[in-house]
Amino acid sequence: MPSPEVLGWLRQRFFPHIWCPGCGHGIIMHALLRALVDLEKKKEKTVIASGIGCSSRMPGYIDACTMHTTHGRSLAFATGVKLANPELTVIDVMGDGDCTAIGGNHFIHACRRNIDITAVIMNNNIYGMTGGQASPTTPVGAYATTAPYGVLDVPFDICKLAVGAGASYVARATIAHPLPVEKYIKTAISKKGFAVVEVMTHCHTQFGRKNKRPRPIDNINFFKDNSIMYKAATMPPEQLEGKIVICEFANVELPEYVEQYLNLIERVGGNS
Ligand SMILES: Cc1ncc(C[n+]2csc(CCOP(=O)(O)OP(=O)(O)O)c2C)c(N)n1
Ligand code: SF4
Ligand SMILES: [Mg+2]
Repeated sequence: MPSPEVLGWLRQRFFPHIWCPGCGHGIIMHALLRALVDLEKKKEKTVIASGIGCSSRMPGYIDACTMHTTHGRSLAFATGVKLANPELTVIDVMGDGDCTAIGGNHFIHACRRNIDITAVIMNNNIYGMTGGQASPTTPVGAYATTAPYGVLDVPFDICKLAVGAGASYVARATIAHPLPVEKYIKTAISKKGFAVVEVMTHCHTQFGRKNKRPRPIDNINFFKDNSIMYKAATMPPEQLEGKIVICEFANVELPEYVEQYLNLIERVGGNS
């Protein structure tokens, strides 16, 4: 049962939620809310944006300043909010399809800009909401509505993509490891710069049924059996093949975009 503080961040009038019973997205919402409570954030100063997808329904249930925007474009909305009012804590929750397919360009450019936004990516390896089409993170050989004989395309590693594109904080955990999820989200929100937390989750309804993990527990067990938390740094790449590495991949100090932008206005403002 969530704590009274966490319950205070929920719009309980919108329950029951639309998620299938046992969907992993709820575990991520709980971790995010625990992080907000622990950081003593104020609802009126906390903005949570999303695009479209089962994952993107999350802000509707959270009693903060929330924006349910368009598919793949939530980072553009979040960027505008942060630039207009830098004092706000801005969090953008996205699905794997939302973030890396239609929103892929917005994502890599938000990383390179290093704007002070926290991106929480709920990676269930599939387009859940629209019926189980393959996404850019569906593993090779996995079955999807659009891949009845198995996916051919090599998936993105979201964390590698974010590190390569210049994000200042990048971490990954799974819904079977909720404490690291909460810890990484807390660090990400506290970090000045673009901070990415990828959370491996599951869509047992659209992905699991086609890939021998039809029940929520099958997926939780899969994450437990296939994740590596502490030993990854000392293991050779061939032993990490097919494993989910849980760790912080980047935590660096880089110039932050809003600060650069305000400095620019101060520098050239007198000339306009
Ligand atoms: C411009 C546009 N294109 C396509 C869609 C249809 N659509 C809605 S959600 C979605 C995919 C959602 O997948 P993901 O982001 O992984 O979220 P999940 O449902 O898996 O949590 C798509 C293709 C849309 N709403 N808008
Ligand atoms: S369809 Fe999949 S992602 Fe959507 S609520 Fe159901 S289990 Fe979750
Ligand atoms: Mg998805």
